[in-house]
Amino acid sequence: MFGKAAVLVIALTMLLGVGAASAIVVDGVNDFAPGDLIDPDGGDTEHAPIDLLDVYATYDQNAIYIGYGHDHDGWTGVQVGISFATSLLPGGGTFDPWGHQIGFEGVCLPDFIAYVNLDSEWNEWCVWNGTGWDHNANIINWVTATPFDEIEITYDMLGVDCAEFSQVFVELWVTQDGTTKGPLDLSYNDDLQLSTPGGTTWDIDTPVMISCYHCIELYGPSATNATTWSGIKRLYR
Ligand SMILES: [Ca+2]
Ligand SMILES: [Ca+2]
Repeated sequence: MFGKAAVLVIALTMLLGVGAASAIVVDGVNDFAPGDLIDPDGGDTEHAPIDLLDVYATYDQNAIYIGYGHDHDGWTGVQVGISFATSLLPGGGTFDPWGHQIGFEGVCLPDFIAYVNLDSEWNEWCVWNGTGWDHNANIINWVTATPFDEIEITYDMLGVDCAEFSQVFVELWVTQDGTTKGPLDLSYNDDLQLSTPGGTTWDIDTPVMISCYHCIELYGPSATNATTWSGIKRLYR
């Protein structure tokens, strides 16, 4: 079911980066290594408060960590979403759990979406249940109060058993409160975002459909100890 994604992974092998596993302190201070940068996304929107800047990803024995520059600068209603699809789970969500004009299609659909409302720092870990989203409020370790935001997603939250090879497909976006709002900025899918330096489409009535993602490959210690954490890889676009 991940045929298309597999093709993408193969195509990206030349850009493969292998880094040392490193724990991140989720405190709003950027302690990612320079090599953890997966997307220098800054400067591609009309307005800074809706602009994702440098995006980082890394991992340790317990969790995936994502960090990104973003300062909503007092704008109200700004929300950030991060979708996760694992190769270990079939299916996934096709629509946005917070009712935005954001949809998902193709062979790789998100099993989980993290959302935060920056007005209140209310976050939800949304879990696809086969027909809709289950909403789990404020269980995510996610710091958004500084210009550098950090989030920890444990393997338990993702249902990932690192004794088994798996891939985690990730996309990030900035949107605003409301059912006519789409992805104002995207990380992987820059070609789909609704704000560019030349202008912004603030309201739409048809979802922007997402089907491509950053990929993080996980090889945890196997039963045979044939693999090590240094074998965990990050794949870039
Ligand atoms: Ca950006
Ligand atoms: Ca972008």
